[in-house]
Amino acid sequence: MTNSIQEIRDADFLLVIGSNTSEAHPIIAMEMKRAVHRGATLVVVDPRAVWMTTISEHHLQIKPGSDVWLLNAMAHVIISEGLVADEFVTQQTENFESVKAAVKDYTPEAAEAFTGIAPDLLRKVARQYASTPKAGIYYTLGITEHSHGTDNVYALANLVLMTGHLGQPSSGMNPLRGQNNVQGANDAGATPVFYPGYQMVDDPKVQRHFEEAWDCELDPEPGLNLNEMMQTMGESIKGIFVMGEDIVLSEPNAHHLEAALAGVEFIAIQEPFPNETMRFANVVFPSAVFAEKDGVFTNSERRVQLVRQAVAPPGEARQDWRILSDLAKAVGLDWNYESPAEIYAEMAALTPQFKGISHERLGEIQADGMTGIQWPCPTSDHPGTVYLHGDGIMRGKGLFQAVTYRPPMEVPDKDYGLFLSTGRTLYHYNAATQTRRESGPVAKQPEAFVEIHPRDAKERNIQPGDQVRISTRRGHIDVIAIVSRQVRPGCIWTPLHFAEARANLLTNDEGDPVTGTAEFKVCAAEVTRLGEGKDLASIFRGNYYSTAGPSQ
Ligand SMILES: Nc1nc2c(c(=O)[nH]1)N[C@H]1C(S)=C(S)[C@@H](COP(=O)(O)OP(=O)(O)OC[C@H]3O[C@@H](n4cnc5c(=O)[nH]c(N)nc54)[C@H](O)[C@@H]3O)O[C@H]1N2
Ligand SMILES: Nc1nc2c(c(=O)[nH]1)N[C@H]1C(S)=C(S)[C@@H](COP(=O)(O)OP(=O)(O)OC[C@H]3O[C@@H](n4cnc5c(=O)[nH]c(N)nc54)[C@H](O)[C@@H]3O)O[C@H]1N2
Ligand SMILES: [Mo]
Repeated sequence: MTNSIQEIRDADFLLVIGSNTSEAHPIIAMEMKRAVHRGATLVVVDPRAVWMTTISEHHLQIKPGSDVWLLNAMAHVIISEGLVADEFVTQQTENFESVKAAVKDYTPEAAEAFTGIAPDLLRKVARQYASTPKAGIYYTLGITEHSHGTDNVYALANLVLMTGHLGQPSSGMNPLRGQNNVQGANDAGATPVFYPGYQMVDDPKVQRHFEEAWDCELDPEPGLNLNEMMQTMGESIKGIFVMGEDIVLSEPNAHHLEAALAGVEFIAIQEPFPNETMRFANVVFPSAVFAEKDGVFTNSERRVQLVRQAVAPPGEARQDWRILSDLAKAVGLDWNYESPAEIYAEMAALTPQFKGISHERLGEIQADGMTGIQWPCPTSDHPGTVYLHGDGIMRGKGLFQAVTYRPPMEVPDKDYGLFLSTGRTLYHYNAATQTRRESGPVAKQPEAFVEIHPRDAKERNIQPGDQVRISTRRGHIDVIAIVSRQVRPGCIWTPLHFAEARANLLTNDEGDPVTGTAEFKVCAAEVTRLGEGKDLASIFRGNYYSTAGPSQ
């Protein structure tokens, strides 16, 4: 996030796009609700009528995968109606002309056929966004989990740059991060292209910096991204170490992946719970969970926070850093760390953004009365950074990137007539290794389902609660049907959480060309009735089959 969570309450315009905020980020949604109560305008762009639409001024229920059309058309309106922040664009950005040229033909009228959004409504939203000084964009997987996810993000960034909604409180560009500490994992360099603090692996200066610090030779080639690893599994990849991911549940096209795993000679897993991937493991290192360890978590607003062990790990489970250190020692490395604080200190010393952060400082209440420090924090007396780009754009100049529409890799046809999308619900957490062991969430949501629009259900003779089969070119799963206007006609939706009805047996593993992120949000599917079903109310106890999702 360029901005902080607390700033959301003071925003006057919120564009929430591709984010089911109240279910996936309830705390952030609370701040959004606060802003709306205060009188802010909320616009939700989502093919589903998620709960946030019940408090929005407008719900742009777009066709899946058509965001580039919508966003380019908004840019078109902003430019053609003279709403561009000229001074900001001239002084703080580059390459605006290329975007101007690229969006010339993206008129709101032409956009309607692709997006399903009325031109007048699109114009109104574009004007509101451009002309409200405190206007923020909030997005997540509905934007990124597409074969054109990077294009979607560029199209959003273009809107931010042309309106100058950056470098101030309550505006900016705010991707809401997903897993606990996914921000911290990225910050620490758990990607194939970066060392800690986003220092590029293929930059010779950076390479020398780390070679000197670690007294070793480093490979200047970036590694494979997750999607590339899955594609080459069992071929060039003959051994894997899986830590904190249930790959056969959460990676796309899971049948293909399972077949590929047969070609992998050695699989080690570092995991606290039995999961689906464990079926394939040669070795399992039992690991501690969050409450059983010391360390730091970094949240969406770049706030590094200290975590202290509350309880001892059970049985043979050990803290992740201890397992990794012992593995390093076993292969002959000199990893004699005594604590997570020492490991953090080494990373901070090598990374300009984190240099001023230490476990010791994180243990104190900060000057603003909060705990934790938001990076960048270059020195030990620096208070941290509440919002980014306040002293001018960090890169020097904000770079406009022209994008043009590309359709999803797979769209409905005569064999598979529906758009399938997948995602998460309030009650379960990703692979559900944790939430399906808890009686509370299980009582709220015991089994997998598909949401289907009444029109599509009628065409297929499907009644609420019926057992149905969802099929795609890659596989099928059996679930119960929830007939709901939450989805658009022609679209179905199913959660990813259920091991016995894995959504990823269905999904497409084609990835975005830049990031490799798979197209979890769109593929072509069909639904057929298997038989008489159950009484939905008795399964979901009134929690999850209304048209606007769970009440909250
Ligand atoms: N309760 C709960 N909370 C979670 C998680 C969990 O499993 N359970 N997981 C965490 C993780 S790892 C993550 S990454 C986040 C994810 O948080 P979200 O991204 O909010 O979660 P998703 O369910 O994937 O929802 C994405 C939204 O995008 C919409 N969408 C789909 N296709 C399109 C499209 O083409 N265009 C647009 N504009 N929208 C589209 C969907 O309808 C949906 O509302 O949630 C985190 N929080
Ligand atoms: N169809 C579809 N698939 C998706 C998505 C989608 O929207 N649709 N979303 C994608 C996204 S955004 C994400 S983030 C992934 C999530 O998918 P995963 O990363 O597979 O799911 P998680 O449940 O977050 O956790 C992974 C594993 O980490 C373990 N774990 C928990 N705590 C610890 C710990 O402290 N140490 C160790 N070593 N392990 C631990 C859990 O038990 C679990 O087995 O799914 C992706 N897959
Ligand atoms: Mo995620």
